[in-house]
Amino acid sequence: MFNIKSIRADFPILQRQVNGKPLVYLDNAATSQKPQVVIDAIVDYYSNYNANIHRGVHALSQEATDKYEAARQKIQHHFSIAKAHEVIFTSGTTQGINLVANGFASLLKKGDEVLVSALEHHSNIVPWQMLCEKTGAKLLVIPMTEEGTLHMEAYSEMLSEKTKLVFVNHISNALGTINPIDEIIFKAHQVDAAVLVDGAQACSHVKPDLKELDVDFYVTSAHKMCGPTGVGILYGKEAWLKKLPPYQGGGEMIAEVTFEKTTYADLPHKFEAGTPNICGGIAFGTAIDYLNHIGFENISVHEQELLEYATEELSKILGLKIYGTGTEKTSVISFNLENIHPYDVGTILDKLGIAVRTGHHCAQPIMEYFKIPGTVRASFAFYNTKEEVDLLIAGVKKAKQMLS
Ligand code: 7TS
Repeated sequence: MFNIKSIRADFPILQRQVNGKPLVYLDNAATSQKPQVVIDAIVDYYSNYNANIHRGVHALSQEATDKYEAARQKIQHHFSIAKAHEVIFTSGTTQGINLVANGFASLLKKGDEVLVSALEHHSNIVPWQMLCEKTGAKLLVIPMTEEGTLHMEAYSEMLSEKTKLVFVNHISNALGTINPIDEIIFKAHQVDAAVLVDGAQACSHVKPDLKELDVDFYVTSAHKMCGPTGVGILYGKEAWLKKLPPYQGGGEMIAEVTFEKTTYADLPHKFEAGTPNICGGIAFGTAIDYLNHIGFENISVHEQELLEYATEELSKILGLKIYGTGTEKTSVISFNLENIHPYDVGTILDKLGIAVRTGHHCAQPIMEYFKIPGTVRASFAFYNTKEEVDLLIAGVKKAKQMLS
């Protein structure tokens, strides 16, 4: 049963006011809000069993370790991952990508090619540029179309025996486009290239089956999935994770240390140096339970309804242009009003209690493609309502009237 009223009651922040108006939170692509159960999990950890993990025989350390490892298993099962040690806890998507890019520095050479999509967030561009600078490998860009989708024919033509890596997001944060990652992975594997999928925008909307996808690496952040900031995961196929060197050195990632030679711990600890975000990992597990309790099928049906309704209503506003018009989209709408800067629209919406993101959304190449400074981005979650979409539409009309 999908009961929007009771779902909204799970999120204390949705009860607050902003600028004297009820908060209309439509910036879910930047970060999601947190349900009470996740907030409680954080308070419970610090109130009742705060201790460092994987060390110490005392009861609190054991309890914290058990809960942290239980969260890893929860994440493993959620994403249909074969082995728990293929789940590496990170500080988020950005760190997961950097970990892999850093590891590939010892595997690539001059003449190798790596492919990135034109639809990427900066965090799935810059680490690879740094990698290419280090190794002499060449970075090639899979082009996009006017609809904000990937040019799949061009992609097929770009693949060759030189291609070693392909990195692409599952869903674009700036446009909401859902990329055909199954096809991208299948084709990359035909030339023996590895694929990293950036799932930062996807995992609040869909439940990827990583085994079926046969992806080599998949990264995401808890904070976009109703979990806390500062924690995420990198999934890697065991064979790849064994091949990559450690990312950071320090405590917990070693088997034995002497000044002559240090040996590294087994997976997943090899990639988890230092004290991790223990509480964050545990609360990430709680967030996953919460999302599954709502149900991804329900989430998808509700969000698609909001997307369709908002697209239809926004399209009626004269001079409003929507960027990202592919058929496979999630509940993100990027738009501009003719001759009006997106910041100005965002500022007026904020005065009305409506939170949207404005700017380039850390995806400057997309903005350059459309020759615009940025967009206004409204991104809906399962706890948003049709009434909130109405408030957005009214706010945009008001902004247009005031700024024209
Ligand atoms: N990749 C994509 C597709 C993203 O949308 C984001 C964050 C990241 C990577 C980075 O994630 P982080 O958790 O490591 O920061 N995207 C956004 C956004 O669209 N607005 O604010 C952050």
